[in-house]
Amino acid sequence: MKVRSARFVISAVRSADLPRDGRPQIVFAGRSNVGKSSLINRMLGRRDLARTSSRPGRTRTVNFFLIDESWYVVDLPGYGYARVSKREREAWGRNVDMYLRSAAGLARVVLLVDGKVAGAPLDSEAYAYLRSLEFDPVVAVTKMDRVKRGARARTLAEVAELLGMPSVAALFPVSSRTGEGVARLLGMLLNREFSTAGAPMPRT
Ligand SMILES: Nc1nc2c(ncn2[C@@H]2O[C@H](COP(=O)(O)OP(=O)(O)OP(=O)(O)O)[C@@H](O)[C@H]2O)c(=O)[nH]1
Ligand SMILES: [Mg+2]
Repeated sequence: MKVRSARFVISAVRSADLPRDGRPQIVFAGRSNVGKSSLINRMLGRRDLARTSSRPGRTRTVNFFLIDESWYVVDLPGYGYARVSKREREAWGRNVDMYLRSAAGLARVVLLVDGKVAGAPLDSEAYAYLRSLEFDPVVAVTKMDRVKRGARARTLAEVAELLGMPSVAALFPVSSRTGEGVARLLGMLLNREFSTAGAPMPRT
């Protein structure tokens, strides 16, 4: 599957900003610095469509990108960045919650978990929160290029256990640096997304 066009549409901060055209949305959620923006760029084959940064906490708003004029990629601000004020953390929660509640039935959520550290307690909270909103998140384990070959199986087992998932088979190990797993993840997302949302398959 090759993406022909991808363009930034809007940074949403209030519900009036959200697209209301019914197009399916694929949402990337996860801790600050986990690699959301990098994975989006790699999936879409665009070097810097979504802003990436080594400074955590860079993405603050809910950012929409329209792909092939037929579906959206949504880049959520990361959670768990300690060095932001309480007020900012609350604003984060409001933005994300505002968006997710509007997106029920339209969005497929990908939860990213950092493979380099095999996840963190906040990831299991995020997973439970998403499930409480009736999403069934796809879990991608990022930065696999930083995990030694001999530690891969253990890392994936730890992530599955942390989230309370029955099996590692449901995890998608990926690396935005090497491209590992990225095409497989995108293929699965598009198949599931477009078949469940009943929207037409993009002709690519
Ligand atoms: N080694 C390696 N580093 C990565 C990978 N993906 C992202 N990074 C690095 O991790 C850092 C954060 O990446 P971003 O894509 O900006 O992370 P984010 O989740 O969008 O961060 P926020 O917007 O702050 O929530 C950057 O320094 C990236 O270069 C990967 O697959 N492998
Ligand atoms: Mg980002």
